[in-house]
Amino acid sequence: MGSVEETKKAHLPKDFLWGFATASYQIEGAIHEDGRGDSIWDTFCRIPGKIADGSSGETACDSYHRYKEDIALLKDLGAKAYRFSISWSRVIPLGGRDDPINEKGLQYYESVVDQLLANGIEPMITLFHWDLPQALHDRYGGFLNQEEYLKDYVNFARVMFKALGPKVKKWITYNEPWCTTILGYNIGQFAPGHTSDRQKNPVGDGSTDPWKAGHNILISHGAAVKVYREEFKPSQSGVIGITLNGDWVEPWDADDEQDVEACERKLEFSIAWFGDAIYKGEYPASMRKQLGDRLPKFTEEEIALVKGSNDFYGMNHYTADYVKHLETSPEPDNFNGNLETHKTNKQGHAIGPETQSPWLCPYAPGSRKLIKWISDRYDRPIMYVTENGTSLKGENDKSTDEILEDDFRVQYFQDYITAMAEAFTFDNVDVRGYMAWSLLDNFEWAEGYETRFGVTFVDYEGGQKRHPKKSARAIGDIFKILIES
Ligand code: PNW
Repeated sequence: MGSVEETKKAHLPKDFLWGFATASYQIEGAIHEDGRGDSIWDTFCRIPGKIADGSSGETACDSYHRYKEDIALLKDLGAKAYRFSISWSRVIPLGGRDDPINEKGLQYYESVVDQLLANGIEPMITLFHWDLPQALHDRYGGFLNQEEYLKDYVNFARVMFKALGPKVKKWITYNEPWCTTILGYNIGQFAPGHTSDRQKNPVGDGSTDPWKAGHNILISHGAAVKVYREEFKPSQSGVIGITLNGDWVEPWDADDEQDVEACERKLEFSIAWFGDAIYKGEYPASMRKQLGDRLPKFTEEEIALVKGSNDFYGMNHYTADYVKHLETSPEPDNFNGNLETHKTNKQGHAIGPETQSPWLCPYAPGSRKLIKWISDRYDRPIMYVTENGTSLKGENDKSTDEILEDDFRVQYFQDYITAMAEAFTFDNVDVRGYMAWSLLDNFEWAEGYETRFGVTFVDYEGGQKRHPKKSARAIGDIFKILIES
């Protein structure tokens, strides 16, 4: 946090956009309805042992049927915007550029957009939040096949711009490519579960595949942005960007220069991997040094697509780590810059309290520092915080009444939103919006339904009823105070 004085003076601009975020596979359910095709998450969930509670997004929050209720809730909470994602295989069940479009799938998203606008809520659409059509994975290996994948992604993006662009003015090409690539192609914890670890999967090379997949994602992002800017932006006048995730870092031993350096390297391997490509047209030198030829090189043509391809920077942020450098030379599958991350430092001090998510320990000052780090590195881009939120340790084991009193989450939002306002007020950053993760408790990927991130309790066994928690209303109150009147 800033000083007491700073915290008192922190504010946000009058037109600041705030609301809540979700993602298609995590909330929609209805996976077989109205012609939707399988995504890689549908198939991944069917493999025993991949999801903590053996669940899937089969029903999730049933938002495919309950979107009107969800939007009424957004309105009730005072949200000005709603970030949601498109299930690609709902719109193009087989995914490809020559495959049929499913009009019913498209209609669903048109209805969501219309309902939002009728309630005065601005839609912000993520084209891709991890649910790749399974058919594209089977046909040519998905992200690993640059030529085929690029054409299919651009086709999908064009279908969406054409259908919804007249009404939707904020587009996000990808959610967190770091998760798609590292968790999906190195650790194997996320679909499609590829990894070098043969105990977990017979396929995958974690030393090369994530870097190839990342390169192809970046190029397809650039190509989709080019299509938007050339074919749609002149008449639709919206903006488009990518959302990157990133945790803040502090040195494990603040007196050790090598831990301090490792912090920068960690930020480069997780954020600047994509950020430098987009804002500078190159990969960070630290990555080139460690990965050598395993990190693809941009051709001139590719640089032309990728460099300058963000109208805004979408920032997903949750937590922070202590970073300790390693003395040994990097393993081929190392993806983080040859270092260890810890939740306690050399003195045994914890960076933040525990939550239900092993990777998440709240440390709000880190969010102010990270916003500034990104803003400085990329020359003050327009920024939107596109996700921020927390789980609570043991929340799922509590009674409904207790769950609704989520004071820990209220404090989290208070601290993180204030830290963002401090960055805006004192650090010369251009942050224009904030989407809390998440509107609803939902399918938390490999953690299943045991981990809840919602500001709204979803009673999965009790007819999917929605009960706003204390944090749901607290967010509006926090913004009311911070936004200049
Ligand atoms: C983000 N990690 O994912 C996603 O965009 C959301 O879909 C998700 O529900 C939310 O954060 C909460 O987890 C992440 O292990 C998942 O470091 C895992 C990690 C980071 C982000």
